Amino acid sequence: MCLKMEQLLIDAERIKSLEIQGATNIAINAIQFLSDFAKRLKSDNLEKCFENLYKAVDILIDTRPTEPAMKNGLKFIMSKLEKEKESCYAEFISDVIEKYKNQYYNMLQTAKKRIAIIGARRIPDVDKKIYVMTHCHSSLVTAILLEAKSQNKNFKVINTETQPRLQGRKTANKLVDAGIEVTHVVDSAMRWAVRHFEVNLIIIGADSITSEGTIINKIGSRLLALVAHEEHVPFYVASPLLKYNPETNLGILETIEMRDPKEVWEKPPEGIEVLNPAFETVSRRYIDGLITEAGIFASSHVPNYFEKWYPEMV
Ligand code: RUB
Repeated sequence: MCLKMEQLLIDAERIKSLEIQGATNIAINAIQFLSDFAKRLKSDNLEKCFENLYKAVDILIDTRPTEPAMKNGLKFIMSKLEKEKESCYAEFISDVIEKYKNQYYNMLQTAKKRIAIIGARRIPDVDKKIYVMTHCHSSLVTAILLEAKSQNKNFKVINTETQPRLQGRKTANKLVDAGIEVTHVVDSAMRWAVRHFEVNLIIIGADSITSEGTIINKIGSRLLALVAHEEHVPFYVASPLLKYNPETNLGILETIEMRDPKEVWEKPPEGIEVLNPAFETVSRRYIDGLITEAGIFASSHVPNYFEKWYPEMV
């Protein structure tokens, strides 16, 4: 295997192993890895260059199968590049990729800023302490909470540890560093915590959104949504529209990533099957609102908003 590809495989492994985690971080890093890879292709001719780029895109997409923000980004860059192919010389391909990588990166960052501001407004500004609960680690949810903190809102966060990889600790660390009070519980205490603290609001992130408005997020998300339903706690999902998977509109089902069972149990006794689903679906009927860059609305409206906000990506 050529050296250029070897580095890409190392980069891809950083996503697969969860060293880089969370849909937005995955998308940002994957487009950067593609751009870095393109820079290493400078000696290839145009056809060879495109062949290698498509190979790299497939490798990156395969790292985490439930990540439309990454897939949409890589496809956006490649479709823009295809349009410029006729007038493009091989040595300038990396410049074109860099340009569209930056464009997609800016879309993600702009969306995040807007979501932080819109989402923070859902945390009431009252004297009595508000309890907000979240699950796993979502940079969008963290951005909302940091924004609310910067507005001096009086709230505390309850967060789950998120087995088997404990991404909840990342959330807890980030929030506590910003001076936000945090209580950390095991996943199976989620119902207990909602009742015990009389949680006012639950906000989780998303990895994928389907055309029916189903969201897919870390395993345990549906459980939390059901608890919210039972306890009458408003349940919100914070996500840029860029996590919409347009293929679901064509009838294709979103894939749920199954991860290595060793993450759950390194050496189980013989005869025990260990399963490790990374994500699960949350049906739109349990979601009070999707917090997006275009505002807060029912998750089933996503295809329309996506088309309106990102016509080039349809
Ligand atoms: C992370 C996870 C996050 C979403 C949203 O799962 O489920 O809630 O990816 O993240 P994993 P963000 O750790 O398996 O990647 O809001 O940062 O896009």
